[in-house]
Amino acid sequence: METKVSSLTKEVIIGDHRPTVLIGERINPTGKKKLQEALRAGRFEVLRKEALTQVEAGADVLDVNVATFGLDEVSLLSQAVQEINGEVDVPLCLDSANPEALESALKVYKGKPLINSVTGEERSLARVLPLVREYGAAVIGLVQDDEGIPKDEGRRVAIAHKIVERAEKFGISREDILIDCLTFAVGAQPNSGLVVMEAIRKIKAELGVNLTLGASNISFGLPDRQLLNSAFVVMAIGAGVSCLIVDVEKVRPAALAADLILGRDKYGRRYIEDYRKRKRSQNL
Ligand code: THG
Repeated sequence: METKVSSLTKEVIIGDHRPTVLIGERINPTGKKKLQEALRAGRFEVLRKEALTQVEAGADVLDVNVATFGLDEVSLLSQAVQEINGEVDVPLCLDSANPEALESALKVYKGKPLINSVTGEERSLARVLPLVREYGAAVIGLVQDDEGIPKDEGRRVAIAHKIVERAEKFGISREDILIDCLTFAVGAQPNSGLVVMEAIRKIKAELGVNLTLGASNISFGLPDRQLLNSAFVVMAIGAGVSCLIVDVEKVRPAALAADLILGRDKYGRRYIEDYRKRKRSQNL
């Protein structure tokens, strides 16, 4: 099972026996005053710099979310995509809950992007899946439906089935779907991590699709978030995800360690290369 995404010049392949693909999460104004202010002022250099920093830190793909209260996301997302394309050459993950914004970005995107996201909600399936098909994109399916995010793994697995079935009916191939099991903060929901790991294992076994996960949610409200996020990333890779939405600079070493242990990094080439790079930049 291989999910391919691309920019004009680069292809990234997500798959079980390959190195885990890391999607940089930092182009997202949630909780970032500076980025919000820059977007309000139409200053895109902050965005471009964030893109470059993440790619230099080893991001394979960049998530682009510009949803900011009071701003027109439809024009902003396509503008942001063009600005980022001018700065870095990695494929992009278009992150918006607004289908019009997704479509405006799809119109200007060159290559095969990842759409983030469709959910199991009827409105979302009906509006987003045709876009995936029309623009030949890949898509992240969130295991959430009209009743919200289920607390148990059984209903999450059922929603994953629903999304895959519906997508295939639309003529979208299973390779082009990544399922995201969604994580609550473990500080608020003690079972959160466990439920996600169980759901990942079941969805992988039953559907064979590739899986992704946003890892930073697990640690909201807790100290030493980097430690928790890294532990979560290692466990998620062990359970079967092949792609993660993360703060790449902070958790890449843990992901590379997991890949090496699981036979996804022959002779530890990537692990050793990353160690040398960090050593040179005095982080070790
Ligand atoms: N799944 C999918 N997409 C997603 C998520 C997911 N997109 C959004 C989100 N979750 C992933 N992105 C982020 C981005 C930032 C943070 C967490 C997840 C974050 N920000 C800090 C905060 O709010 O405290 C601020 C960061 C800073 O200032 O440095 O933690 O799960 N498919």
